[in-house]
This record gives sequence, structure tokens and C-alpha cells, in this order.
Amino acid sequence: MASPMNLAQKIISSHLADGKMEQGQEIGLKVDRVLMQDATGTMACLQFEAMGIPRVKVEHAAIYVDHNILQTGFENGDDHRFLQTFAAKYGIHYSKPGNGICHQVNLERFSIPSKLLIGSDSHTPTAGGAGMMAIGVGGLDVAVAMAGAPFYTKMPKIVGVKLTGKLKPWVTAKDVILEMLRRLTVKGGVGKIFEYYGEGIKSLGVPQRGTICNMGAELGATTSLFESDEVTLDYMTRQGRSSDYSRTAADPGCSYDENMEISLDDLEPLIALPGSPDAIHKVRDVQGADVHQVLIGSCTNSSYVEMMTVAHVLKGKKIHPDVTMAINPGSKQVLETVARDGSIYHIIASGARLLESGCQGCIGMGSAPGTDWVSIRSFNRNWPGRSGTKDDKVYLTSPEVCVACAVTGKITDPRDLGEYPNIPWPDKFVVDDSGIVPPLPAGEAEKSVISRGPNIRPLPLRQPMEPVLQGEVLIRVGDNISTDAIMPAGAKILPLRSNVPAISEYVFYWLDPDFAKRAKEKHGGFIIGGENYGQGSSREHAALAPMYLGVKAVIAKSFARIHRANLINFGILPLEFQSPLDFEVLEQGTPLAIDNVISVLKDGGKSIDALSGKDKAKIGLKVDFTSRQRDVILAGGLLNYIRSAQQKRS
Ligand code: MIC
Ligand code: SF4
Repeated sequence: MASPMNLAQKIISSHLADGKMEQGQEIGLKVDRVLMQDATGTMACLQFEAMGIPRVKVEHAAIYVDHNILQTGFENGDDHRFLQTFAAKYGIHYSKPGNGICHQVNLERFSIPSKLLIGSDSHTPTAGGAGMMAIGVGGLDVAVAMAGAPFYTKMPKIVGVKLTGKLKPWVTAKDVILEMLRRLTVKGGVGKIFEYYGEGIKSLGVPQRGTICNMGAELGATTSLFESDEVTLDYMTRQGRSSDYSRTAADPGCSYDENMEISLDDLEPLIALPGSPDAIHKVRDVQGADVHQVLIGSCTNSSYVEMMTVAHVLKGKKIHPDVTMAINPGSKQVLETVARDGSIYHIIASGARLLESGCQGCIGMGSAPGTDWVSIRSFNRNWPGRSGTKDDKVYLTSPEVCVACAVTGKITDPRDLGEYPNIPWPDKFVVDDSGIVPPLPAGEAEKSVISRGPNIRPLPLRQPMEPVLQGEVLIRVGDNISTDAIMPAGAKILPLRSNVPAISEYVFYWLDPDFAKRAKEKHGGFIIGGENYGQGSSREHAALAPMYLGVKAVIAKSFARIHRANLINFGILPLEFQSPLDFEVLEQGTPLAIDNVISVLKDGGKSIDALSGKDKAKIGLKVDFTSRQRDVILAGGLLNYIRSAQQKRS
């Protein structure tokens, strides 16, 4: 008899298109569904178009306009029109600006237990809250999946996380994932899937499970997931789509590669201090500091129950005079359901600012804090500068802590507010999919003429790999450098996502504003990184723009999963130090040469030397690629690789 499998193994084995399910081996997975958003989606669409395929080959594809909706100039509007006309033609659903944040809308309307979803956004795993295996990837991986090819990744370790007990009042799913971050840090999940199980999951609704899966991205995890059970069925029934439900769970007696346990009874309100999502403290231990800004929303914490809880805490109260507070409901459905109930009145009457459904302040699109402001947010990321203000002080916590801070004007443990408003689910959510435009039927696709404004620039491609990589160290950065640090976002830079020449001027903008100029003057070169280089966002612009500036290789102590894959996809070599001590030797300006690149890649070599400085001192580097990845790098990136495979076939 086959040995019992955990849930992750079951979903992976039922989607396995290539390779063996052995930890660390490369596997190819058949993709059922894809998700894109506007900030990564234009590139993914251009890449798909370059493959010359008339219609997407996955069972469902959707693109959501949620990140780039400030419309400060013509750029956003042009991108939106491009995406809508593109989606109509190629068989993709288009979610209009204001309809909501991709992960929230996907959870509500398109999540299906046991299906495999990949999305060009690192928080795609949110759908794991409904029993879906959902993985964040670069846009090019989505484009390739839309062309019908498998998604490749290394078979992760599967970690079973047993939840026992029940959360106390004012303690939430956010505290569960903050506790995970406290224990494991932002690199503790790299190469892992977290599967939550145990009695404790029964008291967590689907959006709460989604919160836990969402911030698994901050652990660096491949994905996180829950089984589907009566809680999932209940949620889907209230969404009017019980027919999408099926039971999916681990086999009894299954095992995990690693095990963890969290007692929900023992948790208390937690908060991440400015700088990193893993700087976790008890709210009790940091309470009392003055607060200037409170933001509630983002794909982590913007569901119906959360908005209603906030509304009921605010009932009859006013926001503290020294605090500015803004609320972004996660979707039009959330906003409409809270409006139908009438509770939205309490939010408006309190003096909070009600913003539209979208990412907004989370990605620095508005709501940038003033100088020295303490900003308390229910979001998932707080790397320096992400808010749009250089020396920001952004704390991450639950909506409950946020609203407590908003009324008192100080960092406050919400348990001091008294009775917890226990919000029941609505019998039915407001279901109105008019914000999601379906694609044209296959036979009518030619009716959609793709609209391209001047902000939509052609996709730059790299030449095939050269035998010798030569240049200088252009920058050396420390541990846990996020893709936000490599390729910042915010209201000034985000609108340039469809224009690689323009956006590349801002690479490492906050850390070193002269980087782009220097890279161009030196005709490219090398980036040196510490541990977990490229954590966070899936934005492939953090690879594409350095590639455009001539960066040939990134040499780091270790890499985050999505960014490493993006570097390979765009033909930049990600190499790891054999001895981390060599990091110290490679200062900015050090001349470097890497010889024999082509032969080492072709022959399956496991190491290569970089020759550093005038005396050409040898620095040993690991060459850890699968044979498919070697071919991709040799071709100068995934798109070149696919095109040449297509040419060989025809
Ligand atoms: C983010 O939260 O950093 C983003 C913006 O959603 C990114 C995607 C992007 O940069 O467009 C992500 O998480 O992948
Ligand atoms: Fe949007 Fe923020 Fe979620 Fe990224 S983390 S998808 S910017 S809400």
C-alpha cells in the first residue's frame, strides 16, 4: 500500500509533470490557474505575446489592477487599457481598478481546493487558506505557464505546523504568523512549504487562514496551506460557490520533513518593529509610544470580519486628534458587504479616511508617513523606505492593535479596550462580479485591438551567455536585501514598470542613488550580496533592470527563492560564495573576471573561480543549477530558451 502523504505531497504528486518528488530535486508542475497584477503583469503579458501563442492554455487566468491605481499621469491609465485589451484577446479575466487586491479577490471568487495556482506576486500563497497550492513567482514563469508549459521549482521541505487550542479575544491570525516570524526569521522558510493542521485550525475562518498563508512569504517560504474542511465549505457557500468545494486533507498517519507546534491559547498581541517583518515583540512590551499614522488594509488583513471588527471598535469613538488613519478594504465585495450592514457609518463617523480597495500605502502609493512619524499598519512588509519615506518607522501588527492605537494615540494593547466585538459572518457576501471583465470568446478574439500607450516599451532581452564575464564590483550590500531595496516602488517609480529603460535609473535608489549612472559608465559589472539576497517581492524588475544596466552576475552568501529564479530567467548568473569570508574581499570597485563560464555550464561543473583584483586572487563560487537552468542561462534567459526550443520544433 502507498505510504500516507501529507497534503502538500498529495497536491504536488497530482500535478507532477516532470522530475521526482524528492526534496531538493527539480520538479515540473502542471499549472491549473494563474494570477497576475498590474505592476508585474504588463511584463508577463509582453513576454507571453513574444511567444506567439494565440490563447492562454491554463484553465483560468486573471489579471488584477490593484497596485498602480493612483493615476498620477498617463502611465497607469495606459497600462490599464493595455491589460484590458490584452486580457480580452488572449483569454484572461480582467479585474478593474477598485475591484480589489488580487489575493483577496482571488480568495473570494476563484480559489479552489487542491488546484495549483501560480501568481506574479509573492503573496499568491494567500489562497492556501482555501486549500489551494498557490505559489508566488516571477512574471516570466507565469507567461510560460500560460503557454502551457510546467512550472519548475525545487521540491521543498514540507513543515507540518500543528495548531492547538483557540485564540483568546483580541489575539488574531496575524499573531500566529508573527509568532512564526519570531521563531524562524525572514529567511527561516526558504525552500519550505508550511502545512498547518490540528484542532486549532477549526476556529480560523478562510480569510484568517489566508492571513497566515499570506505572510508565509515573509518567511521566504515557497508556499503555505491549510486543508479544506467544513470551514472552507461554509466560506464558499456564503460566496455562492459551494460547487467549487471539495474536501482535501493530509492522509491519516502522514509525516513531515520538519515539525512545529503553536498553542493558540498562549499567544498574545504581537508587533513587528520598524525595519523588518521579523523584529517581533509583544505589544505589551512596547506600548506607550506616540503614534502618528494608522493604516488598515493590504492583502494580509482586509477581509470582511476584520473591517467589521474595526468598525465596531470605532463605534461611538473618534480617532485621536494627533493620528491620521486610513482604511483600505481588501475588495469591493468587502466594502459592499460592510456598507450593506451599515457598519461603515462607524468608520466614517470616527474620522478615519476610507480609501478605495487596492494596495495603496502598502506599496508606497500614497499615505507616505511624515518625518519621524510612527506608523502602525496591518500590512506585511516594513523594509526601510517601502512606505515612500526614507527613514520611516513602520510597525506591522493586527487590525485590532491598529485600531486601538488609532483611538488612544499611543501603541496600545487592544486587550485594554474591553469586550471583544465578536463579528458573525454574513449569511451571504455581496456577490457582484461586474468588476471582473471576462475575456472575449476564442472565436472573437480578433475584435480586441491591443492598446499600447507610449509608456509600454518593448521588453529588453539579453544576448546568449558570453564565455568570460568581466567588470567591477558595482555595489556590495548586506544580509536580507529585499527586492524593494534593489528596485524600489512607490508613486514615482511604480508607474514605470512597463518601461525598463526608465525604471532602471532607480535601481538601488535608496541605498545608492548613483548606482545606475555608475553601472552604465562601467558597462555593467557585478553585485555582491549577503544572506537571503532578494527576499520579498516577486518583481522581476529587480533582475530585469540590473540586466538592462549590464549586471552579469550576482555573487551572494545565499539567495531568496523567487529572486534567484528571476535572475536565471533573465540570464544573470546567481553564484554563491564557497567561503562566506570572501564576501569581505569583494569591495565596491574591485575588478573581477569569471572565465570558462560556457564550458563550466555545459559540462555540469559545480564550481567556478572568480579572479579578483589586480593579482587575480581566486575566489571559489558554487555553480548550483539544474541542467534546464544551465540551458536557460546559456541561452541568455528563459524567453530566448523557449524561443529557440520553438524554432527547433518548427
Ligand atoms: C509587494 O508587496 O511587494 C508587491 C508589490 O505586491 C510585489 C509585486 C510587485 O512588486 O509588483 C510582490 O509581493 O510580489
Ligand atoms: Fe498589494 Fe501590499 Fe499585498 Fe503586495 S503586499 S499585493 S502591495 S497589498
